[in-house]
Amino acid sequence: MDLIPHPGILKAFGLRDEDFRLQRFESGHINNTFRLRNLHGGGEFVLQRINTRVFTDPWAIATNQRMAAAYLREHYPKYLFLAAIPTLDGSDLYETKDEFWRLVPFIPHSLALDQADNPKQAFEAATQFGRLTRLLSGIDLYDFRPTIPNFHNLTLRYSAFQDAIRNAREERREYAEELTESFLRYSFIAVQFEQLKTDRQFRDRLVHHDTKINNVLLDEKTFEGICVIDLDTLMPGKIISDLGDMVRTYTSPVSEEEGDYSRIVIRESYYEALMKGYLSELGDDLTSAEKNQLFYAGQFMVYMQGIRFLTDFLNSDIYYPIRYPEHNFVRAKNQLTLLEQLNQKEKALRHIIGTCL
Ligand code: GN1
Ligand code: MG
Repeated sequence: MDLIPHPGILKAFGLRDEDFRLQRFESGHINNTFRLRNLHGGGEFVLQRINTRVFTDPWAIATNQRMAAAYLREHYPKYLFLAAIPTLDGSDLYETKDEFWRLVPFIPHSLALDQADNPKQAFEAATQFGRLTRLLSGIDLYDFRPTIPNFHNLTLRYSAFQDAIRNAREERREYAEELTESFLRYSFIAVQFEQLKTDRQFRDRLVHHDTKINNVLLDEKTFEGICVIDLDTLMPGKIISDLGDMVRTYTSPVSEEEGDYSRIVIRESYYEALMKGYLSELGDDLTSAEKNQLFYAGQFMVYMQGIRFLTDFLNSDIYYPIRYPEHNFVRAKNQLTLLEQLNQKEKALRHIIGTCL
């Protein structure tokens, strides 16, 4: 779906259409994102249409962000948190024709990378995500709502995977049989999650839940971290989500899209850099139960993403947009390869974690 914002939208936020040129951002599977380029050199913005097929309760996003913003403003007034710019009516979302639009400031002289090109960038990004969770560590989670219920609930993802295997069309099931078997052999990762869920020491925190490097703004010259973006899934969860997704997306030189699986490797220097960055912020705050799961974080996220892609392939591609018929299969196999690499390097990676703690 490729909706162009209609004229009334900017007006709702007190902006004039004639002052801006819209430029589409390509990255991201879920929302539609546009940069508003100011034709007269004034302030610029980012406009997003929220995908309500995925985020069925957009007000949960708005409420969570409002509570986090208020807390941060009170306790850490210097921290840059990209809260939504309200409409002229004072609403964090503009609702029109069953669509929800949100406006945030565009930060000048910033950039978002699609891929980490050196360990320093991984360090900077991880520091930003660690800082967000650390600064919010004292907030009362009671009023926060899940913006996607069970988003990183591996137990449910695993049972959705099993359902998909059962219900898949014959040719898809056969095509993916070997890959499916491989993922089933790693079910201990889901079992471990089951045990963690009941451990009270393994605490809930506000985590970002989508820590890809392009969700951090860096200074365009120094590449220092500025702030995190894409706060739709800021909600209570576990640190293994954020740390694990960084392991998943920063350590390999190629992304989840790569179909030449021989190029997928874990670069230890990036692993170390992201671990250092994350723990430089959050290390002192973590419980021992959390510290014990730092290696598991990578397994957890890579495995969950792998079965999510494979589930979608088996379901005939109802969630992730695809560009060719086996696209979700390739993504899943890519993630399995990454998981294998992670497990092969377990000893070395655990050693790195030990030096970072
Ligand atoms: C989706 O849209 P994007 O790329 O930010 C997905 C993440 C996956 C990611 C995989 C709401 O995020 O969980 O990790 O694709 N977000 C949602 O590329 O499902
Ligand atoms: Mg996202």
